[in-house]
Amino acid sequence: PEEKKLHVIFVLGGPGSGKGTQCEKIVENFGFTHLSAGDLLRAEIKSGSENGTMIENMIKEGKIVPSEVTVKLLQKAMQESENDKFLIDGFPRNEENRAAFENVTGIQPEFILFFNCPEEEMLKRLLNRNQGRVDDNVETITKRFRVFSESSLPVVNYYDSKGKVRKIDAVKSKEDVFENIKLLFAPFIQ
Ligand code: UP5
Ligand code: MG
Repeated sequence: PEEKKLHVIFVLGGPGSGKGTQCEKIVENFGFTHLSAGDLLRAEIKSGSENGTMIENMIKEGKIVPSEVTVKLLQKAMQESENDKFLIDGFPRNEENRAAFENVTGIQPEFILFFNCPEEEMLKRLLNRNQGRVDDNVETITKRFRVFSESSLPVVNYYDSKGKVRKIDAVKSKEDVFENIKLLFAPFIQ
């Protein structure tokens, strides 16, 4: 059968910038499927996979899991879905992730939705989240911030140089942030 063209939007931004929160709203309004790379990795730990212990240790240290593992999970989720529109949240986190996704799937993202948020605000949100995440403690959050600046921002800059980044002010209320996002999704109104 003919392969359908997949539409992929990468949703990037620092830890606690509101990626997951806004993806849920985009799903409700524009019919995308939300794939959080972090959620897929946490599900992999829970499933008792052979990689589970390695993934858990990386997440506790705020480190980036090897692309091989993450790309495989994302690709499987896309193949199992009936949808052709995906929000990939929290990925790619470094240059290796970006190159591996492109090489393995052949997919170029439509655009990058980027949440701009100061660390002070992200720290406050993460410490208030209370969902029992092993990485929501000051020590790990500090490491996550460093990895974000050193490894993930360069990926955002790479896409920015190609004119693909749509930057959102993430400090406003959840509702106001979504009002701005909506404008970018006009081409996807069903
Ligand atoms: N909140 C949200 N929006 C708000 C607003 N506008 N005003 C006030 N409060 C707001 O939001 C965080 C909290 O803030 C919530 O309580 C929310 O209500 C509130 P959320 O939407 O959850 O933010 P999000 O950006 O999704 O934060 P998250 O912690 O999920 O981001 P990370 O990027 O750190 O986490 P992720 O799950 O993507 O990755 C975790 C780890 O997995 C990584 O550190 C890494 O070790 C590993 N990983 C990989 O190795 N590779 C990958 O590809 C992906 C992950
Ligand atoms: Mg998230």
